[in-house]
Amino acid sequence: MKTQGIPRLVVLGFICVLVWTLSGCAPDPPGRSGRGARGAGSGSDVTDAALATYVPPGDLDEYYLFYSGGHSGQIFVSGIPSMRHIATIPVFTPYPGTGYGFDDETREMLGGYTWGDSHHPGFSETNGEYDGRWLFINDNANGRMARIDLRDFKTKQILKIPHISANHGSSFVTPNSEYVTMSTRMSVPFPEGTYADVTEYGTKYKGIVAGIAIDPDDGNMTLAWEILAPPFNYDLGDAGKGPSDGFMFWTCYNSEREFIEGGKLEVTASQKDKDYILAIDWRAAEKAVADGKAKMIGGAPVLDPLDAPGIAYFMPLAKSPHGVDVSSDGQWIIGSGKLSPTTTVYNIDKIKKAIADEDFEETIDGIPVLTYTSVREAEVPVGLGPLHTQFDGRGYAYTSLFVESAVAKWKLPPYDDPSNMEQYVVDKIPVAYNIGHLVSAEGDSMSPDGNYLVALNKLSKGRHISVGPSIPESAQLIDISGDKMKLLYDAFTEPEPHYSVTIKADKINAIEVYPKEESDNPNAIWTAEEARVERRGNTVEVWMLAVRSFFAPDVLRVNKGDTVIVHVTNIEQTRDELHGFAINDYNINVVIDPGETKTVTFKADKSGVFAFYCTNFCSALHQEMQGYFLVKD
Ligand code: RUQ
Ligand code: CUA
Repeated sequence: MKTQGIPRLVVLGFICVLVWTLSGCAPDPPGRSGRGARGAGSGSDVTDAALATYVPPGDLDEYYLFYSGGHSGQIFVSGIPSMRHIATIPVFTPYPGTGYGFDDETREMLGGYTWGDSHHPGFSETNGEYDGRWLFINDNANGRMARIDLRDFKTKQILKIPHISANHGSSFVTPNSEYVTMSTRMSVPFPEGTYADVTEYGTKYKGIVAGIAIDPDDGNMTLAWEILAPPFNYDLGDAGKGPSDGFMFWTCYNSEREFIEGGKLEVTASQKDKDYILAIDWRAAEKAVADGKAKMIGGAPVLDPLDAPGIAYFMPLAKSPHGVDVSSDGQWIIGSGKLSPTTTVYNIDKIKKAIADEDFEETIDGIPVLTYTSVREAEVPVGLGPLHTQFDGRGYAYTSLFVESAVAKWKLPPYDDPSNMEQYVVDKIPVAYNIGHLVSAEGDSMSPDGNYLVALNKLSKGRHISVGPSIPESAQLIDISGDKMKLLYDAFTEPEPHYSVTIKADKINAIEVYPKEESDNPNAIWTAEEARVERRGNTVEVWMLAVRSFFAPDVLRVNKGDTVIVHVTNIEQTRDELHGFAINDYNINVVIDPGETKTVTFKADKSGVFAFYCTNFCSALHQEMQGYFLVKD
């Protein structure tokens, strides 16, 4: 924790009083049972927990926590250890709070969609470490990938690619940000737009996995390759690193490759004993594209493993798998099957050897299946319903157990006594309730910090004051610095985080204003003299300036039916001096940060007189920051 101002002793003294109050020496405040305040069921010492999470006024958190927002389409930002919500970054859904989706640029980026389903955020990396430049996030609903610039916490690009149906196994970034990945969760007929009945599922439907290349200078994303895969459901993934660098891994279920109408996929997809992990050698895929082995289909370079051997392999895994995670050192690939009480550890050396030896069980649609017993290192009896695994950088892994509502801590290989694997599961902590993902501090990097773990619970029954049937999502902060895990804090968010990622606060260097010198917007104006209105036929174009506490011009006169283009520049160069530009009854609400220029184009389709005003509080005279939009019939 960085202390700013308040002397540490005063703070500790205050916490002691607070803790003493909460721990029962004083009566509980009215209306509270006191049960929650004591951290019922946590098994943690409440004093320690309070000291570990209390960030006094003026102090700053140690880490950023970026939660995916699920079907809200957004990203939520909190701090660790306070778990306080700090910001919302709109990605796939308009957000009037920052004017996102109202100006021309962001509206165009949204591409006509008003929502997305954001699941797995992933940081850009340099040499396997988070570099604090960009954050990527997938849209599970509409085959898209977004890039957020961590310099200003804004979504800068949304890329839609063809053929991917339900992009769930995403966004996993390779160690030097060569690629961020996408994959098909719900196979559909290939190519996109083809009609074929579900009775032809096994033959006409296809899965796709894709590599999106990231420009190392500006982060711009372009589709590099797609690989055809059998119609399984490609679920979660992870990128290799260190010895496994060059591989991408995805779990897949429904290797039965059928969709039986009325047959309930939950039943039909669990018939076989084993499903698979798909391993892609992305350097081989790159080479196959360079060698001309890809076919351009619907604008995508598509590789078929039948024509490009050596790009894809399957590894058998306990049935209906969900998570696959590569250990921090890149040696172990950990796959977890929801219906098996064990997690399977694969050894990358054995995988490479099986590939070199062509040690295959069979081949599916041109993709060899590596012999299970040749690539497996161990099966670890972690507990019921294992989903996802994180690491502490000290040789331990942490696996979420959905059915047990717990986190298991277990030792990574090597094992001196494989006849008794139970001994390597060294600790377990209950969580409330039904955990999905979990994330440790810098947990996907090559050097996790090993201090904090956040359990992302799927359900949050009753550990908060009631807000009706649509209850918040819950997360719990756990201390993993010692031998035993300790529960520290319950936190709540809006629907619906799936995964989240954490990064040291000092790795992010966000700007506070857009420097005037850097403005390259041709429509920016910096003086009231440049403010003007120009008419060309039925188009009225306005260059407007916003500054405390007026707009120039502040009266806009147009005719009904005109196309109106307004460029607004906020010329402030002071932190937190944002201005808004909203026109009443025209559904327009643009928010302009200091030094920013935004453009909004619309049709003046209603006649009358409409006030426009600044929506973002900017000064004592904020209320006076207004003007009129006059539309003559
Ligand atoms: S999934 S609860 Cu969308 Cu990441 Cu595993
Ligand atoms: Cu400008 Cu309020």
